[in-house]
Amino acid sequence: MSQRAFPVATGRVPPGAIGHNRGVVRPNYAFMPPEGVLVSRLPQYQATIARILAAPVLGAAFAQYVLEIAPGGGTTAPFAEEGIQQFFYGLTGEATFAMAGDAPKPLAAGNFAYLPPGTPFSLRNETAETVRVLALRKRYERAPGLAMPEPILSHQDEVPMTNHTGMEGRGFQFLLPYGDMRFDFEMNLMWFKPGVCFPAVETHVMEHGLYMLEGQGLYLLGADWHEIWARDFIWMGGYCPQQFYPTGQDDACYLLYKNVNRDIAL
Ligand code: UGY
Ligand code: MN
Repeated sequence: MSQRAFPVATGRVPPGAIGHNRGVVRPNYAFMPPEGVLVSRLPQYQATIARILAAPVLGAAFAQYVLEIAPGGGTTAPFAEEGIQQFFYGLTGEATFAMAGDAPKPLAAGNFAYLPPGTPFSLRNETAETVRVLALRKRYERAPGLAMPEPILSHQDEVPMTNHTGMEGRGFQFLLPYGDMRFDFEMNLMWFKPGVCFPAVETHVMEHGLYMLEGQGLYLLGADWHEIWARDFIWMGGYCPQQFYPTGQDDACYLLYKNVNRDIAL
């Protein structure tokens, strides 16, 4: 048996590290608590950790990330990808965001940006604190006769709270223009009073990327319930049975990706 000298370190693994895991990956859904999502680095960003939450290897038709941008970090140069849309949502701290050659603007908690395919952007951290930004990339699905959407940079406080369901205790903020057929996905803030669930278990063709922002609850995926709280992520593939039952005393809110407005490719 050989003995090697390892670097001195004092950290210890927490109790439960061997077998305790809230995470589940199934063929058409995944539940991911943040502690298990390891670090990736991407060539277009420096001093930036990417936690990749959804990717085609999981079954998703889009990619979703939490970017942790260290002071001085971010895009190394204006970045664009042919055919790919980008969406950003500020979680914590204040990034500096510039798109399509515009003057840089703050992207703080609650700010969001939508970039149509091929639009160059830069995302940088010019503060002394780490900045966390939720990011999403999706290949644009063109529809005959429809123009490309325009870029958007806004804040959730500029978006009205609506409720088309008529059910008490529900609130919706559609961050991208609702019903605008140029867009092939929605990013919706879904608000719930404690105890208010959907009127029925949903089973639909659209897929979801769900990032929990506030509150807590129980999430039904397929046939199993999962306890969920802030910073947890869920991917739901098409036709994954789903229901949310908010628990606790506070309002719950998650940011929900949903592919919409396009016919089925046959
Ligand atoms: O609009 C939706 O599909 C939404 N109600 N689904 C969800 O929150 N899981
Ligand atoms: Mn749904």
